[in-house]
Amino acid sequence: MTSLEVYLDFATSLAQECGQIILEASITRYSKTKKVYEKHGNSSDLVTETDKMVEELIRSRIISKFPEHRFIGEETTAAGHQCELTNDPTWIVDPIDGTTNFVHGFPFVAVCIGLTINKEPVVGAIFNPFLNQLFTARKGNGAYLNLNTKLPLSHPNPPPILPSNLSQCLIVTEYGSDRSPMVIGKKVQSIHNMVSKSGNVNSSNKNAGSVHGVRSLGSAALGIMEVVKGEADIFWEIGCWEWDVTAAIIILREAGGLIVSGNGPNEEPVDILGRKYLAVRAGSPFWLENCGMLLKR
Ligand code: 2AM
Ligand code: CA
Ligand code: CA
Ligand code: CA
Repeated sequence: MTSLEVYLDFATSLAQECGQIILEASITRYSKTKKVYEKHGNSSDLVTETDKMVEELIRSRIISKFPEHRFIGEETTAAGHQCELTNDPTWIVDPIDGTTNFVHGFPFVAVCIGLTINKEPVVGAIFNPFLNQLFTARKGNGAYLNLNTKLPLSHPNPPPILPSNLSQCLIVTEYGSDRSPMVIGKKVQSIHNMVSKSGNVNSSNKNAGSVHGVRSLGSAALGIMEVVKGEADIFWEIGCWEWDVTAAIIILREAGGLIVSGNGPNEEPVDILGRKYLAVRAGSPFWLENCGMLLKR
């Protein structure tokens, strides 16, 4: 077995184990494990005992199995702290992506375990125990759903529309937990640009809607997985974190997708710590140029 195979096996079984814990914790809605706390008094930034417990489990497993590796996790990172990414093997973990969904029982909740080497994501496992969907990839070996279905999906029913224009795209984005008027105002303006009749700068038909639709799942990682599957075309988000995207980046790339930083097409390779991500599914990179133009306005 190569070392990447060992790392992916480890990440996959850990994600499955943690998914089971998350599922069980969610069954008793008002149990201690689902006690909800607001982070820094922000009512849209939640954390539960399960977030903390799962992260601690993952961290301790990594420390005992790979003591020389580094670890970055959402719940062990102090607020406002800028994580440092080195060339060392570094596990970047979100114990629960979609905490608000977890609290409400909305079934888009995932544990995300990614590994970077030389600052590049090389292994990723993302598991949604509510929908029983496991996404895995290691560098050079393709991406898989539930271990044996190759990604992107090739035979969904009906088959995916391959857009020839941005106006035919389904876009996924998130509102995030920072609800300050400036941050949310920019986000809403961008969404307005995407959906308004005059929003598509590339459309010759000014009455055409700008894009087919904009979706928000409450889990950035699972939003990117929709792009990986080919069920959405573009994921765009400013404000999410390295633990939301590290596992997703390698899965997306192994499924033929592209991810860049920020709003535009000229920023590859993506800055993992940059908190601005624009991902497109396998297919024509023209989307990048077009959506860059749209989102910048
Ligand atoms: P979380 O559930 O792990 O906190 C919906 O808000 C999505 O964005 C989730 O993936 C959520 O991760 C993530 N997120 C959390 N805080 C955010 C922020 N300040 N800006 C953008 N996304 C954020
Ligand atoms: Ca959070
Ligand atoms: Ca997250
Ligand atoms: Ca989280």
